[in-house]
Amino acid sequence: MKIGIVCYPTYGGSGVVATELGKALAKERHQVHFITYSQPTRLDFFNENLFYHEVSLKPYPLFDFPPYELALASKMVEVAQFESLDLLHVHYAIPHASAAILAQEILKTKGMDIPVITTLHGTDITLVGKDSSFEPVVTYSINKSNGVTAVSEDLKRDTLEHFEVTQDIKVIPNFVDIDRFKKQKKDHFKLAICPNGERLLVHTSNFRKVKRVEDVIAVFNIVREHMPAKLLLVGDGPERTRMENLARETCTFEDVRFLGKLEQVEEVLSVADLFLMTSEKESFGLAALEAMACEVPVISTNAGGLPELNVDGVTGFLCPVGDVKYMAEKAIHILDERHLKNFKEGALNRAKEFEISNILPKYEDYYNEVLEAFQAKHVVVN
Ligand code: GMT
Repeated sequence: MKIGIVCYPTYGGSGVVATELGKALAKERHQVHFITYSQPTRLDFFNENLFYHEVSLKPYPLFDFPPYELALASKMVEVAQFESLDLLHVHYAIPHASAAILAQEILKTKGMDIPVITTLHGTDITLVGKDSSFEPVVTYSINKSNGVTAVSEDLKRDTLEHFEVTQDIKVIPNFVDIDRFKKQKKDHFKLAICPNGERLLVHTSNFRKVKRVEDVIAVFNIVREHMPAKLLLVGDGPERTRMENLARETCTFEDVRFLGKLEQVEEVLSVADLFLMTSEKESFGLAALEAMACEVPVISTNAGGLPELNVDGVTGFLCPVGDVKYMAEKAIHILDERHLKNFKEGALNRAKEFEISNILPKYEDYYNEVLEAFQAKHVVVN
């Protein structure tokens, strides 16, 4: 199959899922064409079936807001025609789904008709998409897509509740590459960070408000009162400076480190004892899954799709949003020598259920299903 994948090329979860999916499809001999404004961060190896097409946006004095969506739609038309794509798979509804629908319409005028599949990732529905400034376009482009997937049952429910969706939504969860995300022997690193055998707590995110990183710091401060511990925060984003200031004001300085964006986050996860995900909303929680694959138990909120990943009392604990005392109590329970090993095993076993080889066939089957329905419809119409 020849598949055009549109995504954000950055460190965000939707871009990671799209890129890893494309890489896995290419290994299965599908031809994958990424269409985006810069090289996706995780598109880091050569494969003869992988292609990258850059959307270039010419500056013009009139454009206070350069029309990326139009440049993207034009690029999709060009790539679809030139490469004879079988389908377009766009990740994150805004603005990728509406751009794809526009591209599809333009292609029809050129005698080419291909289906569009939209994958909903989270904030495109739960935060940004619901806003009245986007809602009509999001609803329209979901309904016009030939196939729609969501990364959790919760996100599907949320979409059906807040948008007038007439389309079926197929749930296909996030996945992890267990060959990459596995516990590596990094004793020297652990010793450098925790020289006195301290417990190591880790948080990774894009430091947006929705992640409630202040709760990570609050939980750590309570844990720290009960046992020697260190906290590593990985990633970058709008809240980072505020969080660094908060950590300086409330924590012992040498116990907390902000590492910024890291390519090899699995190296940090390999030495972690506990992962904290304190989000107010989280459609799936890919970062938590990657931690679990590295045998790291998870304290998370019970928001969104997190209960579909984190099994309470087995892989970690689910906690009410903002209840930092409860999160800390459960963190201390996990970090107890008598419990930690079981939770680590629980985390790894659960992560294996989301191994990419289990999830990739779900996408391939769905592509075939959508293509067959699309072709059947066209036979009837013609
Ligand atoms: O907010 C983020 O974490 C980034 C965001 C994205 O779309 O780039 O992630 C969302 O998609 C991920 C991949 O499907 C999910 O694992 C995350 O849970 C989801 N984030 C939120 O819902 C806040």
